[in-house]
Amino acid sequence: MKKPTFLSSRDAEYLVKDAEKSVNARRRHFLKQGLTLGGIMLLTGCDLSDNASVETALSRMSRFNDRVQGFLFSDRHLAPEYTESDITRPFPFNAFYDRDQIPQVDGRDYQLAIRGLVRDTRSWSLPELYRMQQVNQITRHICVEGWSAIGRWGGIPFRHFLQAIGADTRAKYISFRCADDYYTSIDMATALHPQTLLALTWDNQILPPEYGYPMKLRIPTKLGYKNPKHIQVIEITNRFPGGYWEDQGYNWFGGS
Ligand SMILES: Nc1nc2c(c(=O)[nH]1)N[C@H]1C(S)=C(S)[C@@H](COP(=O)(O)O)O[C@H]1N2
Ligand SMILES: [Mo]
Repeated sequence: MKKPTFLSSRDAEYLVKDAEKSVNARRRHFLKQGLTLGGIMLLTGCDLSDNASVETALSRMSRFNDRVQGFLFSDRHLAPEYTESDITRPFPFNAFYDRDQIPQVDGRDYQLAIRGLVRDTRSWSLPELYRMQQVNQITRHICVEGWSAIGRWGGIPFRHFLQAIGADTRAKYISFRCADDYYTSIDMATALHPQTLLALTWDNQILPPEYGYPMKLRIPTKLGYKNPKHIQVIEITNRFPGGYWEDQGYNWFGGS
């Protein structure tokens, strides 16, 4: 994956107008609050009081691929689901490193740590997680690097897991820390979305190492980088947690 490049220096108002011209109708609908300076500040988390921040903000917005946005921001609230014969084989592997560096997590002493605004911060072993009620879904994974693939994931609806730990659902963010030093975070609405899954299987087998053993968060309404693999720590928090790619300029929202 490449790091984002930043735009050249220009006047704030002019850049905003320019950006506005390049957005498609659907995205304009999403941004119907307007591509105002205030809106951009909210969307990107950038303070627009100086030119450098304006460039960063617009660069973050330009990370959006309009076609992908059109797909993710479908009028239906749910991401499309597919059938067995649609599954992409072989399913692609992607990470910020090569295959030979895939973390080898030992499931026997694995513990999922829970932190932050929850009633119960006790850790979870894999057998405990496997005993919770599981569902299956076949959905499309979209990576900003320009590929997409359909796969089948099974696991615990994340909202059920949040219930089980007594998460404060008024909190703003859920952050994820992974065995490979990757990290990302999502908003509470996405965490509670019915298709967001704490995935323990891929294609009806225990999640293979390359796809995130022992567990990943599968969010079909979000781009690939918002789907953390090899999760070790889940934290419920009101402090904005950012993410590995997000902190380098990728859009934090990254989906619908
Ligand atoms: N822990 C971890 N999770 C991660 C990544 C990573 O490098 N490490 N890469 C992200 C990106 S950019 C993509 S596209 C998907 C790739 O998932 P896959 O290997 O199952 O296709 O994982 C996401 N989650
Ligand atoms: Mo990705």
